This record gives sequence, structure tokens and C-alpha cells, in this order.
Amino acid sequence: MLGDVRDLAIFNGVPEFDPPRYVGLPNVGDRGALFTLLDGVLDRRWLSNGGPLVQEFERKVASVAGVRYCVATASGTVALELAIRAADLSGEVIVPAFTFAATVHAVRWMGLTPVLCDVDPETGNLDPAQVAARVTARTSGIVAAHLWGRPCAVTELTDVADRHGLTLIFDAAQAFGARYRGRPVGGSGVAEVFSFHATKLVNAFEGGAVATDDRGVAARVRAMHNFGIVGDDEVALTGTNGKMSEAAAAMGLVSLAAMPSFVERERHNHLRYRQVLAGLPGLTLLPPDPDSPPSYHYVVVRVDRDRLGLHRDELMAVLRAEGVMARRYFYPGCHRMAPYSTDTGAADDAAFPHTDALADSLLTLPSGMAVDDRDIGRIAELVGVAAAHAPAVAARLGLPGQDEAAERGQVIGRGT
Ligand code: T4K
Repeated sequence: MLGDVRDLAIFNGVPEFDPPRYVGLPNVGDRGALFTLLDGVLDRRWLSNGGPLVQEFERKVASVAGVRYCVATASGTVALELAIRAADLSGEVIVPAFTFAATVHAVRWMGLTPVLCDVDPETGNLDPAQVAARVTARTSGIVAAHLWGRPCAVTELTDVADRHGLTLIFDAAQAFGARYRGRPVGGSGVAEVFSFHATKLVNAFEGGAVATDDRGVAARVRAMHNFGIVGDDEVALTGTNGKMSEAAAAMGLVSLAAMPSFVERERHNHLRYRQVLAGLPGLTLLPPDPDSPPSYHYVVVRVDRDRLGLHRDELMAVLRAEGVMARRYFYPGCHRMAPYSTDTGAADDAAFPHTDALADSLLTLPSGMAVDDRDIGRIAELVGVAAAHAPAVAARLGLPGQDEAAERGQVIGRGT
């Protein structure tokens, strides 16, 4: 129990959490069920290439997402690449600057030109008006992300795409199980792409899926994820190996079966964080949109330095010293990452003000099975002690001020 600022680990106090609490600690379902499924895989000697567990996983994912077709893949990134290729995008593709790098990489990896676009300052998702302003004669599509599993402006983005004759793909890597205005995330645009990475709500160790109602896109993705093979000895398309294995599908099925309990736990954690953070000025939990409930998988807070007395990076340093392995997703914004800042000159300070502000102030806290009610209370207590002694904490950490750091183009705080 903390009594004094000197009890904080940054002042050599004993860290509050051992083992540390991680943001992405994997949800694990019924182990017995997993091992039974794996036994079946080994008994059948059918380990990959569209085995029965992958087929079942695809049916179940399609059902949760409310779509006709689903192709399971080796990762969410491969699923994005396949969707982009199957939808025949070309030239320029508009993407958010504020997202996990994979959204933008997938476009570039397919040989296309990602055109970064600033986001809405409140939601962190693509701003449709700014998307419209970036359309040129070379634009063929938009890849929009549902960040933190909070659905983006699907209707408005669809309007922009329709008006300009563009293909719309959604990076729903973080949004499996979320809903957009009464329907599941999955059936909008030409395709939506999920990730089933270890750190996601539902995981298949590694994995992903393309969800679509478009039969042609589904058929092309299916062929392309298996070397373009469409029949015995018949290769019809250029393809890759993006298949999900049976072992991954076993984990995915077990995880899917436990999904309601995972969602319940995440929702509970959100409420608990909301309660304990309510009394701390300067820390605001990003609220769910009541019309479009997310999966609650990520707990993201906005740190208002003026009100809390500490910059986000200072707070993160305090927490990480205590074993609270908070993350500053998605710092520093894709426009400031080497492949995009150097190639496009996109790091122009004035160009992405909302992405910069979000990348500078958001902090993702441990949630899911990594924390219980008591842990969340202890995390809030740590924040409270640090905020109450902000000048001493800041002096102890000695991090450069944000303005100063920005001027020098430095990354401040600990590595993520
Ligand atoms: N689009 C978006 C919007 C995405 O967020 C992602 C993935 C993708 C596309 C691509 O989907 P995939 O190709 O990955 O299927 C992690 C994940 O690797 C990545 O899947 C995820 N987004 C991203 C948001 O988070 P890192 O670089 O932060 O991973 P890492 O190794 O630092 O681990 C994250 C946290 O999880 C740490 O606190 C440690 C903890 N962890 C991680 C693993 C793997 C565990 O406790 N156990 C584990 O097994 O990217």
C-alpha cells in the first residue's frame, strides 16, 4: 500500500506489481478443450491447407461478423494484403496516419502509394471530410481502421467512397465483436479484415481473416492465400501462402467459445477503470459510442498534462517502473515513422495535428485477464500519488519537456 511519494518505484520503492501487468496478455480459453482439438488434429494427420478446424473457424467468424464469406489467414496483416490485392486497388490508397503500422504497411507492401490522412481528434478514426480532400485522380481506394475496436464513421466513409468511385476496405483488426449501429462489424465496404493475434480479444496464437459479402473477392482471396490454386494442378492467379494452420484454428475455436466471457470481463474492467479514474482530473477514459459498442478490448486514457501535472510519458514511466506495462499506442503516428516520413516528407509539423495530439497524449492500460478489480484500484492509486506530487515526480524523471523534445525530434519517455 502506498503512503508517500517516496514509496513509488521511481524513488527506489518496491514495484507495486510483480509479475508485471501487460496490455496484451493473451486471453486463454478452455485448455482441456484446446488439447482435445489438438489431439484430433494429430490423429487426423491433417495439419493445414483448409482442414476441418479452419473451415469451422471460418463459419463461426462469418456468423459473428454477419457476413456470407470468411477466409481465415495466417495473420491480420496478410489478410489486409490479400483484401487489397483481391479488390484490385491501384495507385493511391488513403489510410489513417494514426493506426498500427500494419494498416499502412499493407498498402505499401502491395506496391501501392499510401496517402496518409489525419484523424478525428476525439475518436482517433479517419475523418471523412479530410479523406474527401485527399482524393486525386490516382486514388483507387480507402483503407479505414476501427481503432481500439471503436467503429469508425462507416456511413460517411461509404458516402465519400461512393461519390468518388473508390473501393473501401476496413481494417477491423481490433474490432472483432464490435457493433456498428445495430449490426456486427464485418459486412461494410468490399471487405473487412480481422486479426486473431495473441494479443487480440479472440486469438488463434497468430491469425487473421477476410470477411466479405462479395463472392468474387472471397473467391480471389481464397485462391490467393493458397498460391493462387483454384483446382488440382490449376494455378489461376498470382498468390502467396497466407493460410491458417489447424493448430491456430484450434486455439481460435477455443477462444471463440469463451468470447462472451472475455467481452464481459473487458466491459467490467472498463466500468471499473471509469469508476476509479473519475476522481483524477486530467485522465479521461475514451468513452464507448453508445450507438456502436466496441469490444472493450483496449482501455485507452487521454492524459491532459495541464490538469494532471504530468506528461503522458512521465506517467508511463512512473507506471512501468511499478510493473504496469502501459503502452503509448500508436506513437509517434505513421507520418513520423521512417518509411513514410522520409519517403513522403509527411512529417511536416502542420500536416497531422490531430494525430500528433493523440500520439502525444494517449496511454493504453492493462486490461483483459491481466488485471482484476483490485489491480485497477492500485493502478488508480499510483496515478493519484504521482499526480499529487507531480513536480517531484517530473524532477526525478528528468524527461525533456514535450515542446523541447518535439523541437529536437526526439522520442521521450521509455521505449514502448
Ligand atoms: N491493423 C491494426 C489496426 C492492428 O492493431 C494490427 C495488429 C494489425 C492491423 C495487424 O494484425 P496482425 O498481423 O498482428 O494479426 C501488437 C500485436 O502484435 C499486433 O497484432 C497488434 N495489432 C498491436 C496493436 O499490438 P506490439 O508490437 O505492440 O506487440 P508486443 O510484442 O509489444 O506485445 C504487446 C503486448 O502484449 C506487450 O505488453 C506484451 C504482451 N504480450 C504479447 C504477446 C505476443 C503477452 O503478454 N503475451 C504474448 O504472447 O504489436
